[in-house]
Amino acid sequence: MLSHPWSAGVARLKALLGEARRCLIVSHVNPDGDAVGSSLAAWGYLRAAFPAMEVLVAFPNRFPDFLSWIEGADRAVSYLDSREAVHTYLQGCDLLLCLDFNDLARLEALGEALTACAAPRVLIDHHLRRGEEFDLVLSDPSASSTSELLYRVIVALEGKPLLSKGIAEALYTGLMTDTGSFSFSVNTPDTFRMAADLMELGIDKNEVAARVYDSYSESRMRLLGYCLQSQMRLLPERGAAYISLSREEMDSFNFQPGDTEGFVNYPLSIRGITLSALLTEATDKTHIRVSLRSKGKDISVNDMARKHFNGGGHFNAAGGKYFDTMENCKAYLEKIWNESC
Ligand SMILES: [Mn+2]
Repeated sequence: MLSHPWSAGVARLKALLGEARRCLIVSHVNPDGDAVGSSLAAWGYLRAAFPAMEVLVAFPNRFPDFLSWIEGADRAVSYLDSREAVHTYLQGCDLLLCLDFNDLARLEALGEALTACAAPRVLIDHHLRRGEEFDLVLSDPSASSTSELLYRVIVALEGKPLLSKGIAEALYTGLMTDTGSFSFSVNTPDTFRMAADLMELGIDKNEVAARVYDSYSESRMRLLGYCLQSQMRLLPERGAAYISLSREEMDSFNFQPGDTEGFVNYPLSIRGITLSALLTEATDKTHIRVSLRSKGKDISVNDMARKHFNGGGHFNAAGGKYFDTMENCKAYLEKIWNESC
C-alpha cells in the first residue's frame, strides 16, 4: 500500500471531483473485465455521489458481449463508433478519469483525441511503470485489479462503501476476471475482505461468474479447441508454450472481439509450463498482437513485453505488438525464449 502519497492523492481527487462538471472516464483498447468493470463502477459511483456532474464512459473500441449486462454498459460508448460524440463531449470536459492503463498509447486513436483536451488527467491503475502523462496518479502495482484500487479510492472518499448492488457487481467482475477467480494476483487478505464487502451489498457471485464465463458462443468454444489441438506449440525444455492464430483462422471461426480472451492462460495449466504466449494477427494485418503470461517469481513478462514487443503490463501478465509477419514473430519469440534459458 502507498500510505502517504495515497492519502494525499485521494484528497487531491476529492478536490477535483468537487469542482468537475463534466467527466470522461476512459480505459484501454480491447477492454477486458477489469477495464469495463472499473469504468462502469466509477460511472455509477460518480452519478450517485455527484448528481450534478455529467459523466460518460468511452472505450477505444467495443467491449465483448459477455460484459454487456453490467449496469451502465448500455450508456458507454466506443470511440470507433462514436467519434464525433466523444469530440463534442470533450469540448466542455473538465476531468478525465483514466482507469486500468498507464500510457495514453493504450487508448490508440482515443488517446490522441485526449491530448487535445486540457482537463486534468487522473489515473487509477495497477500496472507497473506509471505514465508521465497524468496530473494525478493513484497507482499500486501490488493491487489485484484496478477495480480493487477504485474500491479503495471510493472507501477513502466516502469513509465507508456507499455502493449500490450494480456498482458492486461491476467491481466484482473486474476483481474476478483480473485474478482468474482469485487464482493469481491476490496477495493480501484485504482483497478477500473487499470481495466479502461486495457480497454484503447483495451481489450473487455465482451469477456474476456464470454471466462472464459461461457465455462462450459455439464458435468461440470451437476456436479454443482448434487452438489447443492444432495451434499450440510446446517448448518443454524452456517450460514454455505458445498459441498462434492468423486472421484467416480467426475469421473461419466467426471471430468476435474478446473471443480469444483468456486463451493465453491455458498452456500454463500444463505441468512444467511457466511461460505462455498468444500471438494473434491484427485485423488490418499490420502487426501481431502478443499476449504474455508467466507463473511464479522468475520470469517477468512485463520486462519481456517492454524489451521486445513495445508493450508492458504486469510481472506475470503483459502484452505488446510485433510489426512483422506471423512466421517471423514466431521465430523471434522462440529465439528470445531460448536465449533467456
Ligand atoms: Mn486490470
